[in-house]
Amino acid sequence: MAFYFDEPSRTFNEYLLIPGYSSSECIPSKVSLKAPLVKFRKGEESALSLNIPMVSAIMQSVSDDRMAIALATEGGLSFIFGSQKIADQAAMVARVKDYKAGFVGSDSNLSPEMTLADVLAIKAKYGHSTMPVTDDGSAHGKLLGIVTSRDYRVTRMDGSLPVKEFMTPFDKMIVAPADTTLKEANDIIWEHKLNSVPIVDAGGKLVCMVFRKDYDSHKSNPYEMLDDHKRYMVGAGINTRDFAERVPALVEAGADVLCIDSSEGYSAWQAATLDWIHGRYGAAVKVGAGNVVDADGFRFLAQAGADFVKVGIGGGSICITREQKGIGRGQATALIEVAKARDAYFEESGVYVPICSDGGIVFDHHMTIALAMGADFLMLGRYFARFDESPTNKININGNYMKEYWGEGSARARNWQRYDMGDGSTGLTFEEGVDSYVPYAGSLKDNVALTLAKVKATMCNCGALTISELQEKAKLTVVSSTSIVEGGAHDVLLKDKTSYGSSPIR
Ligand code: MZP
Repeated sequence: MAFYFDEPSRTFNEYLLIPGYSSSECIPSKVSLKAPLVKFRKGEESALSLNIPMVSAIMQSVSDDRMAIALATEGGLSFIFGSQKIADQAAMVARVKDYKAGFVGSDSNLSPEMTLADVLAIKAKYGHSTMPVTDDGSAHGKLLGIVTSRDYRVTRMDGSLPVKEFMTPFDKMIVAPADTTLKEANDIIWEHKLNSVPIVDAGGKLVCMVFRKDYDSHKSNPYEMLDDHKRYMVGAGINTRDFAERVPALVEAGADVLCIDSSEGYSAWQAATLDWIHGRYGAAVKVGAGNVVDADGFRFLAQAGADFVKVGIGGGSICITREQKGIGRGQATALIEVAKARDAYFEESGVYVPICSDGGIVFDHHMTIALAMGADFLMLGRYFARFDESPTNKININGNYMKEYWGEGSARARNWQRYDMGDGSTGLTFEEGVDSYVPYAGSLKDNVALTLAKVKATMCNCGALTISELQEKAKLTVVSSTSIVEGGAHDVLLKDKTSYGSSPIR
């Protein structure tokens, strides 16, 4: 006879936190959101930690190199989507690793023959007032001079005057060599009272620019996720089919951590993939596995050597797996059971395997509830898809800006490897995801700051300054359907429905 769980399968929306005692020490500015990313032994620290407990979903519509740089800047990590050619995915990883915060490619450049009128037109169009002059007018041509607003007076000079007549020539410029560090470049800027310093290679070609304002904004990102060489950290998704080719390419490109991306992780294919990676790289390559929704699935992947385990089937906002196949589990119930299994495994083996709650986060407060229930960190798709930095189109629909967001199991993504059943087929037999729009929400930086302000405030209400303290102290209650209604604005007529964030379509 089939096994029946005693408890129904519940979602985050069915739970609330009950406040605990907050001491005068318990203030948001003292909260640390640091979270372990990979497994560690009792008494040791995780070899990789997140500065904020957020990772972006392994999806075409969410995690490319631009998203990865924006999220690493704030302290989280992206897993670059794997449903693309190996070389393309590796190139995205390499672009993140090559990105040097504070060093920017010059996008407003002049050739010596261009005119003052051209300078003014570029300034009006892009708002840039510093323009390097190169022999061919490109961003990496031989540097001949620079034009800033101090080099010309519009009222006294003719628009047809060539740039070479009024630029500051190369021999009067301060430049820095290609191996200059950001700190050294900044010292040069201060010492010579400059607004920028061009970085040039040994042949005198322009490499990039360092601007005073970019250095300052770089300094205001205290949570940046940096590796030992001060490069941004990035993860990448892999599958259980082409790992023997994909993993070496991603490792070569510099990926800091990998994750097997599958809608169903309790499988022989995942164990075989983990085995292959560990056989080839030992513990040097960190790899998470999933997804699972119960203790058996967790234990299987922990014993197979997963560095972290991802929890969630069918809870994603674009997911129709439960409707299509009748399989999955309410995200909250899945998380609670897996968190218990993780703690039991830690108790027995002395190895702590972090768990990632993947999918189904709708409101910001769901994040705090998921962390309180035992998630070490959270994977978010819809949340990040709404921002400027996601790879998809921003479209105006009936006067509202929307971003596109589609599932990996949709006909659009055709990520059949994620849904592979191991029978040798190489296509998507039926859809498990949809193609959709999500309301455009602006920049990642602003939204993450607001979300984390809410998370920290709630943690303080629970008397917790760290995520593990939250997990120890949290008191959670299941809510009735009528108390969910009571939790939003009710029995009043809202003056402005758009300004109030109770709709799940946010
Ligand atoms: P959400 O944050 O949008 O609710 O969920 C994102 C998660 O949904 C992803 O991390 C992934 O686990 C899952 N996903 C991605 N594509 C599909 C699909 O097409 C899906 N069904 O379920």
